[in-house]
Amino acid sequence: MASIHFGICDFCDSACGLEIESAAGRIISIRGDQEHGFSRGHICPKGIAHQDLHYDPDRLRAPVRKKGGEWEEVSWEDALEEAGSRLSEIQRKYGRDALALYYGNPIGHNYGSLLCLVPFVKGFKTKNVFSATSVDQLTRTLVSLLVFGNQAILPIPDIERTDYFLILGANPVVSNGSIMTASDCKNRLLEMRKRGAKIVVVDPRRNETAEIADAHYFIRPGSDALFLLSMINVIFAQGLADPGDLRKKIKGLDRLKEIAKNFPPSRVTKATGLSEKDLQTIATDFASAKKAVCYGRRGISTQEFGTLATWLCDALNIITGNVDRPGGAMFTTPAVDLVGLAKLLRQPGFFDRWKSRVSGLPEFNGEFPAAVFAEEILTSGPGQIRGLITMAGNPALSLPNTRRIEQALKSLEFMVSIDFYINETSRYANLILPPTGPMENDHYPILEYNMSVRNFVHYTPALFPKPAGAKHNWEIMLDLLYHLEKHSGAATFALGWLKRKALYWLRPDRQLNLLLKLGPHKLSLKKLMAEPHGIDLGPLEPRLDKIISTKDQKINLVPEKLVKDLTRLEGRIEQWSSPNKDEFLLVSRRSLRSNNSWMHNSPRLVKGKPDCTLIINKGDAGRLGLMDGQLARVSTQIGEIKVPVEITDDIMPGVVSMPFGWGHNQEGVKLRVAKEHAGVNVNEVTDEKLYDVFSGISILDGIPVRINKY
Ligand SMILES: Nc1nc2c(c(=O)[nH]1)N[C@H]1C(S)=C(S)[C@@H](COP(=O)(O)OP(=O)(O)OC[C@H]3O[C@@H](n4cnc5c(=O)[nH]c(N)nc54)[C@H](O)[C@@H]3O)O[C@H]1N2
Ligand SMILES: Nc1nc2c(c(=O)[nH]1)N[C@H]1C(S)=C(S)[C@@H](COP(=O)(O)OP(=O)(O)OC[C@H]3O[C@@H](n4cnc5c(=O)[nH]c(N)nc54)[C@H](O)[C@@H]3O)O[C@H]1N2
Ligand code: SF4
Ligand SMILES: [Mo]
Repeated sequence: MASIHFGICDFCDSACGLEIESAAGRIISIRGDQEHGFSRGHICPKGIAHQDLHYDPDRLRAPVRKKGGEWEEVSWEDALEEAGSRLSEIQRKYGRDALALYYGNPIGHNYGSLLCLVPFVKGFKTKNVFSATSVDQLTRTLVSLLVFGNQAILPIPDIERTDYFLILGANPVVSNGSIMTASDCKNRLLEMRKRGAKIVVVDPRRNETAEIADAHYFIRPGSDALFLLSMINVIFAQGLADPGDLRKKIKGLDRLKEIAKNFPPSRVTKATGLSEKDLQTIATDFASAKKAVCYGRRGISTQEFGTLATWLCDALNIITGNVDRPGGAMFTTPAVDLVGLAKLLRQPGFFDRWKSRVSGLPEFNGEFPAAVFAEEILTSGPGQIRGLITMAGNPALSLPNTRRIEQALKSLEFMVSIDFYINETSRYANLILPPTGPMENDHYPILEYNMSVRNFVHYTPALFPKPAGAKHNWEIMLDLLYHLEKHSGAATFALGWLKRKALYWLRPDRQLNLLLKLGPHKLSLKKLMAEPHGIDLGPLEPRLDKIISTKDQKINLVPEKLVKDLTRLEGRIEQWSSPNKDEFLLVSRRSLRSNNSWMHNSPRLVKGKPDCTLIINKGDAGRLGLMDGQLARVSTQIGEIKVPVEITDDIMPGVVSMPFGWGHNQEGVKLRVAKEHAGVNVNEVTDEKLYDVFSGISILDGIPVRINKY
């Protein structure tokens, strides 16, 4: 007999509700849950592809060990023993920092792992911790720390009530919203327009979101900080700056006015590519709208001036009074409140307490930027990395200059990957420890509900029980740490034993229950279990007074540390104003059927027209003699790749766009479907030496490249 299970998709920030039909332990179909209180039936192709992941014959179900170049299955106990003894030996021989950890994006969508993350990471006592943060949202959390005193205070656009939505460097129609949980995003934006709100997109590509917007403007990649400064200039000059109720809570309004004086539209128009008139119009429309909000995402984070651009995006909202009020940038009141927790535990986030060994880049929250990952492995001397644990990440495709990453991975003495695939990264491991999959896990999108455009909450139990002998990701984390501690001396062993016992007893669902009870809505797991389609907790409400974490409880509109970085920005104006005609700027994009570097082993996602193309402007293609579908050579100082081109008017002349996470046709990768639809790895030409100097975040957008006909 078939039965219906309501689940949650954990592939992206949207956390859509799923309706899964199954019989006799097999999935029959997956649809969007029509009754879901937040996603309202929405599902994207990846949500349906959960079945392909669940039944994927290439997915590992037991640990594997590399022996003589071949993989053999081993028992959990043997695998964990070997990992523990080899990793602890490395730390004993070379010091604690000789062991490194890299964890990737899916950890953010797995609440069990998130709740164990702090003890896990701290347990290795190494400074060499890396994650996908520094190729993604580092600037967002860093600016939150500088401006609001807490990295977890994330401004979320109140798209349900705004009159003017300015989008920079984001494509929510495809990404479904990032640091903006807004499932069914396309329809939400269409509803916005229907009620008369205006959507304006500023992006070097007329992306899928721009297609449904009121207006779109091309911008030179990397120049958003100048664009925003000129907007702020106009707003002050025209007397339109009005922080309203925020005025008393802000520090630095006059200072910002002084700074912005230097950036009139006339000074930045050539460098940004926007005309003076357009800059004036956007600024006055934004400031005159009753309720407006500026939202920027990955395109303004992973760029040369990512921190400045993210800061100025906040500054624009603040000086127009559009923070913490309906229709502006608001702060979610989630059932498990991470800001509250960070305040309580005095963990607001930390920046630049120490620097990386080789290039001296700043740490953020105890992590180094991915930009120094390879050099910390490849540069000899005390503190050199010799052993590595990767978890839910694929740095061999997702970090810049992957050839160097691979060289680094190859050189390690010992490596463990926690992953269910033998992919571009884990093929270099000595051991792979595979966790259970999404259908065998309960779900509570803890991060997502902290960034949601409405206060919403939903918990779903696992569809299938954990198969005999399998381990959840959080269990692998605790077991791996325990086995390392076991080999690190008697005292560490005793403490490790106790910690594992306690955390196993405190299972994620028990911790979650406690956090729900302590949270602002005083909920419990039982209450959540009674609501299979989730509970709507209402629209976003003002709450900054409660959560602001700066010492003086004021919004730090102008973080002095950041002001110095403006000189670096000014130094670019002249160069950008007369661009090199032979140079193109490469930007990244996402596609609906892809999930970063994975899910390409799903037959239903890779069929049809390939996603991995180089989008190029018609005029540029004509000049280079390129026809649609022909191969272009994309080269940088790092290397070159050959990619089929897709010719369009929807990209700014001089800019080209490529997705990342492709290039699966490499030796040793055991992804049969993905290998047949391999695509090309853009990170073979990106340079890890290019980063936003202030934060260390990698530059993945606005990279100078040469394009030739192949
Ligand atoms: N050029 C360029 N590079 C980019 C980007 C770009 O736009 N352009 N985007 C950047 C961004 S935003 C990000 S977030 C990063 C992503 O970079 P990563 O996080 O390094 O890469 P993912 O592709 O997300 O890798 C996910 C891995 O986790 C595994 N996995 C999935 N679920 C689980 C699980 O539950 N447990 C475990 N243990 N493993 C699991 C998958 O098999 C896969 O190997 O890439 C960045 N790199
Ligand atoms: N379907 C799908 N959804 C996803 C993912 C996926 O792989 N597939 N990945 C998830 C992840 S990990 C993330 S981080 C999010 C990202 O979510 P988004 O940030 O919404 O999506 P991106 O496609 O990365 O959009 C970046 C946009 O920035 C533009 N851009 C590039 N450079 C610049 C610049 O200098 N200035 C401006 N103004 N714009 C610029 C690009 O042209 C692009 O339109 O998506 C998530 N959702
Ligand atoms: S939009 Fe995101 S959460 Fe929703 S079904 Fe697609 S991948 Fe899953
Ligand atoms: Mo990301």
